Amino acid sequence: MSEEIELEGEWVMGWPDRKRARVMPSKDAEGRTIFARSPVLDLEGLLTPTDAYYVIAQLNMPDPVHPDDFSFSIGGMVDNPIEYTLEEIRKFPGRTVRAVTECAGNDGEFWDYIDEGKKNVRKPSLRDAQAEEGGWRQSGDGEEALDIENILESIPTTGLVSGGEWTGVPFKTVLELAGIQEGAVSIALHGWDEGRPDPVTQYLSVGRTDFDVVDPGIINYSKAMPIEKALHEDTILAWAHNGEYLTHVHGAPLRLVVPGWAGNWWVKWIDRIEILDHTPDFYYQTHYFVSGKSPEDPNKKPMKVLGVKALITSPRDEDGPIKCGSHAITGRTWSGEGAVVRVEISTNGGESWNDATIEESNDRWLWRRFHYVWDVTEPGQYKVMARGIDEKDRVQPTWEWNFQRKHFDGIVPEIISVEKG
Ligand SMILES: Nc1nc2c(c(=O)[nH]1)N[C@H]1C(S)=C(S)[C@@H](COP(=O)(O)O)O[C@H]1N2
Ligand SMILES: [Mo]
Repeated sequence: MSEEIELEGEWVMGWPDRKRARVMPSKDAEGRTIFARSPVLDLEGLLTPTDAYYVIAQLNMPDPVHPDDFSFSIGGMVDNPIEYTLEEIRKFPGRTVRAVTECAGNDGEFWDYIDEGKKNVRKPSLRDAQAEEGGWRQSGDGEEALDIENILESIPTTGLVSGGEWTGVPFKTVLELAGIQEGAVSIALHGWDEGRPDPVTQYLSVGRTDFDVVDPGIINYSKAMPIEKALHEDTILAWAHNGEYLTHVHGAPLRLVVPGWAGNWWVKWIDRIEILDHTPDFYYQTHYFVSGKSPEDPNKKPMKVLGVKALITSPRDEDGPIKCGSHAITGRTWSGEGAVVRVEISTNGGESWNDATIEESNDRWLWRRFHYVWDVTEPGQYKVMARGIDEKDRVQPTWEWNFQRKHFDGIVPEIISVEKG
């Protein structure tokens, strides 16, 4: 054995070990995490460890509630309005689902980068976003906070995706017991977190400040889900995450898990559920997380299903040149409509495509690893691309540009420099 121990800074159970990848947190004045990016490039496997899972709270982080003191209500258009404790919920037959959670805003800046019309946009760096601490603010204060340059510089939106295992009960179980009445169309879920939505979040996503943002005042985080998705067997009320009880930042004691739909549907800190005969005008339903051509578009629509993505994790152009020879192009692929069944790789900027292999898996909502061996003999610059195709035959990209720049699923080329071996 060599004298030199490969030690990158962490000890695990008393032994030197490699450095562990963890979230890059933004903290409040008391040092508590309110936002965090996941180190997506530095993780292996499919389940993102809980302390590397991204975190988002749109409003103020709420106070924690002890699981023994927790209950939530189901009311509105139901035959049997009821209140459940966590203990009661846990008596129902459970269900465990492994799924990707992705924020609607993840990778939003890449819309501009891949836009042919915008030649001078610098490529957003996943590595920089990973290295950077902070960059998220809860509420606007002062002139500086509203300076768009300042805003756009300060908040990269990459790293807002993770893969997790969620354990709970099917939402369907409790909805059927409550007895949904005829004429109901949506299920409102309210978190007990509250706050006043920060207009800066909208300015940031739209990329300008010269429009009116609706001010709903102080609200709870609320979403109204169409009944069909709420009744899907994999939509669950979860109390456990990655084999442990849910942590506060991820919505303890009970949150909704909505495989395939963007993170904003996965309501945390569930307080109240109401069955309604209409879709209410919630801020996070009809004003934010909506598609449309501009803030003035009268046909804005709530965004739901995620697109298809194939993220190349290696090689990355930001990691510098590689040598002639044989290289594995690897990454992760996922889709909002279930399993990705095919990933194609191009090493010539999309002129020709070859199939990568995808690791087999029974978890249709979780991302999969893909792998392609690239034999490169000539030095030069190569445009390496990956695109996913899912079990519903959707080919990446599936989403069109929208004014809040959500649900990015474009193909992002890696410009790889190859040097003499
Ligand atoms: N009650 C509540 N639920 C919420 C939010 C919130 O602000 N309040 N944020 C949503 C958004 S925008 C995302 S992307 C996911 C993030 O889940 P995570 O923090 O567990 O990764 O939670 C969603 N659920
Ligand atoms: Mo989100």
